[in-house]
Amino acid sequence: MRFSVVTIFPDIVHAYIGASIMKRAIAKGLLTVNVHDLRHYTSDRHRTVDDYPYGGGAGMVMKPEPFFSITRELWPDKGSRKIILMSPKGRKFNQDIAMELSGETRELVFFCGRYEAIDERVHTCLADDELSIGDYVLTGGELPSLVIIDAVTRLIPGALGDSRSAEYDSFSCGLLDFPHYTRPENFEGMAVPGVLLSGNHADIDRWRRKESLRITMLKRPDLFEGRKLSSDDENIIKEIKEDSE
Ligand code: 9D3
Repeated sequence: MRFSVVTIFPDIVHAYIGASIMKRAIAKGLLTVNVHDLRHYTSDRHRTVDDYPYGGGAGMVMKPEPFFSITRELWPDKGSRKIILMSPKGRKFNQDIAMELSGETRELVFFCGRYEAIDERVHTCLADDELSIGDYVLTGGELPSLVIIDAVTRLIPGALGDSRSAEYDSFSCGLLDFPHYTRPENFEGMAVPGVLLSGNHADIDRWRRKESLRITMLKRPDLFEGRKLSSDDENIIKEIKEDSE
C-alpha cells in the first residue's frame, strides 16, 4: 500500500509513522509512506502557502498554486493516484471507508490543510475524495490523515502481529467488544468471571457474545440500526432483558 501526505508540518507526520505499528509494516515492505513539505512547491522567496480571503473575513486561505504544482510534478497521471483532501466538509470516515481504502491499488495522496480553508479550486479540480474524521474542530488535516493511514494499515494482511485480532475487532463485526481479563484471577477482591476459567469454549463464546450484545445495547444502541440479528442473538437479547428485571 502506498500513501503520500502533503503538509506544511512534515515533522508531525514523521513523528507518528516512525514510532508505531506503521513502522513495522514499512519495515516489512507492506507499506510506503512519503511525506512532502508543501513549502517546497512554492515559487516565491518567502515560500508563501496562504493568503487573504477574497470577499474578506477572518482567517487565511491556503493558496492553490503549491497544491497544483506538487500534483503536476509528482502525480501527473490521474489514473494512478487518488487525492484525498482532509476537510471538515468531507464524508465522515469509518471502518467501511477504511476497508474500501485498503483495497486501493492507486497511491493514496492526503492533502492536509491549515488555517481557515483551502482554495476551493483544490477541492473541485484536484480532490478525488474529501474525508473528515468526525464532528469536532482540529487545527489541521495532519492528525486526521494519520488516523486514516493507521486504520487502513492495520487492515493490510500481515501488518498486525496477530492477524486474528483484526477479524474479531469491534466495528468490523458491528458490535462493541466484550470485557477482557488477564492475571491475577482475583485482583483486590475483584474476581474474573468463572466461565472464563471453565475451559468450556462453547460457554465462553456464548458469554462473550452476550456481553458484546449487552454493552452495545447499553452504550451504542445506534449500532443495531439497519442490522438483522440472528435468532441466536435474539434469544441472547431476551435473556439479557430478563437478567435486568
Ligand atoms: C467555521 C469554519 N471552520 C470549519 C469547522 C473552519 C475550519 C476549522 C478547522 C477549517 C479547517 C480546520 C482544520 N481542520 C481540518 O483541516 C480537518 C478536520 C477537522 O477539523 N475535524 C475533523 N476532521 C478533519 S479533516 C481535516
